[in-house]
Amino acid sequence: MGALDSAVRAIASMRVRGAGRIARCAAEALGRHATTLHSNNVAAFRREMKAAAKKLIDARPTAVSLSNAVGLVMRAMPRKGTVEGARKAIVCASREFCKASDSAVEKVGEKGAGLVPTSGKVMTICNSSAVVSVLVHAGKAGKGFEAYACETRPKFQGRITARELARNGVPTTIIVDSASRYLFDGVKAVFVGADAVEWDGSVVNKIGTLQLAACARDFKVPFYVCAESYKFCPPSQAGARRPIEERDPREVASIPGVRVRNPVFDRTPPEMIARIITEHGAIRPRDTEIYVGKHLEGL
Ligand code: RUB
Repeated sequence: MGALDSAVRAIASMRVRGAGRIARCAAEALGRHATTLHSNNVAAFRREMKAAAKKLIDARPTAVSLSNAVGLVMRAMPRKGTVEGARKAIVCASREFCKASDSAVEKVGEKGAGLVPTSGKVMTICNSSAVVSVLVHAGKAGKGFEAYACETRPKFQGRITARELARNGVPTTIIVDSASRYLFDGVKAVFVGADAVEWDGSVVNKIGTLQLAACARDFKVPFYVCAESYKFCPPSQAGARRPIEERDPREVASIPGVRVRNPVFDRTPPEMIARIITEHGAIRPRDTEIYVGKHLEGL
């Protein structure tokens, strides 16, 4: 199987998962795919690259990071000139995206660490590399909080978070998702990742995020979203909602005669979010349009 199809399969099957990782995987795959093409001219090369880009974007529907990464790499491709020139442009843009993405996750960690409380519990859900970056930076800065990771049914990504935090010296407890409210006493802040930040500052993230936001609202503690710039929906999607992926019901249960639903993301409205922490600093959800205008222009 070629580099492209194996990336598409890895993303669709969730062997590679998380909005940042799938974005980098897609960007890398475009770079590798470009090196395998034997197109006769730039027009043919562009056609083949466009078909590859569509396959990658279609691999998972919700994370806007995927289409943003593909868009950022593809827009580097010239309309004219030689095939070699176009190939080089794609390879170079692919490397640049991955480098910028890694550095953005690091910067979100640095900027977000200041918002982590010095004691008490911090709750999170799923596995977000941006959240892990924030909590690990805060732990290294000597903050004495304890992380509570919701295990995240049905795929248990919370276990990855728990392992990553523990490996980095952050005291960590794992709980079933339904224990989050019962154990919320003592939580000083919630940190979650994002698959998409919509034009009005609504955040689409792993199913169960909205429940944590409701707990945070009821207990009057801040609810923070950690999201690099390429998790924001571009200006071309203003006014539109991201589709919410529903995966194979068998990931949840197979019971004869029973319908199973498996929505894997939910949407948290802007009024429930204290700040969105980006690599450029923490913004208020209501400033999303301004932020997008500045950092995602042309996508
Ligand atoms: C992953 C998920 C993560 C975001 C952000 O869902 O909801 O919170 O993608 O992750 P899934 P990151 O496991 O279904 O892909 O901060 O690593 O980009």
